[in-house]
Amino acid sequence: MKNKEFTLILPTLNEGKNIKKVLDIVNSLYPGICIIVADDGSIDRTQDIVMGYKKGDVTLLDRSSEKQKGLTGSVLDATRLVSTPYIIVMDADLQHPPEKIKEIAELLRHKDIVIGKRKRVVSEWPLRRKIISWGGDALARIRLTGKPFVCLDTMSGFFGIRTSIFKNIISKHEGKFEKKGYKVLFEILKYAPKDVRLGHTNYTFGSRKSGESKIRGKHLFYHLRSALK
Ligand SMILES: Nc1nc2c(ncn2[C@@H]2O[C@H](COP(=O)(O)OP(=O)(O)OP(=O)(O)O)[C@@H](O)[C@H]2O)c(=O)[nH]1
Ligand SMILES: [Mg+2]
Repeated sequence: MKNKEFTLILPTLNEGKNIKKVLDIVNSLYPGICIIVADDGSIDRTQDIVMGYKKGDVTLLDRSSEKQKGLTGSVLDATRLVSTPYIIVMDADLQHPPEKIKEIAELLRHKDIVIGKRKRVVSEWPLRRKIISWGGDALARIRLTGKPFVCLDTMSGFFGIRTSIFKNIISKHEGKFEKKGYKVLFEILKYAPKDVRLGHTNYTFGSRKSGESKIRGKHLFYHLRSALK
């Protein structure tokens, strides 16, 4: 597939220590790819770095004045700006290997959603983080019971999707989305059409390169609320 057919959405909140490196790697691996950095009002240099970035096709979506902040809402808003046939969503802290974008892109030729399945969590997570992840996965599996597809990593933040499918889901179900939440893939799967074709690719979930995790206990609450919708 051609790089021009893809938009990479990078949700960011205070990723000033990582964002330049991510943009450099992605632009050198996939020249011509569109990138949207969906920033929720970072108070570090994230926005300055993106605005001053001269290589490639990079757009800053500044959500500083947005009342309802959140990772899921940021990805949704970025999706509205997309004009390419395919979207890839990736974290901006280098925990998701940009080398895998190519594989996701290839699989999207015959699939509608391609999920990066975490093969191994190499970072040393604190107990709180493990509870959020295990609890979140259990809730998501229960909520998705009965769906005619099987997702092997409901909590993944690394995935690709056909833009038309994503926009269609947004137009029909946006009101039910948990926009403050962390798990946009789970929102998509809840409302995906029955005949959606899922693909998977394994990747090693690395440790955060720099900066701090933004995930908090409140995100488990948002996730619980989302699972009940
Ligand atoms: N726009 C936006 N981006 C966010 C928000 N919270 C986190 N992010 C970004 O979403 C991505 C995932 O957040 P992380 O804090 O790395 O979450 P995580 O990978 O589950 O946690 P760690 O393993 O500890 O890094 C990163 O690129 C963050 O900068 C938010 O509220 N809004
Ligand atoms: Mg992270």
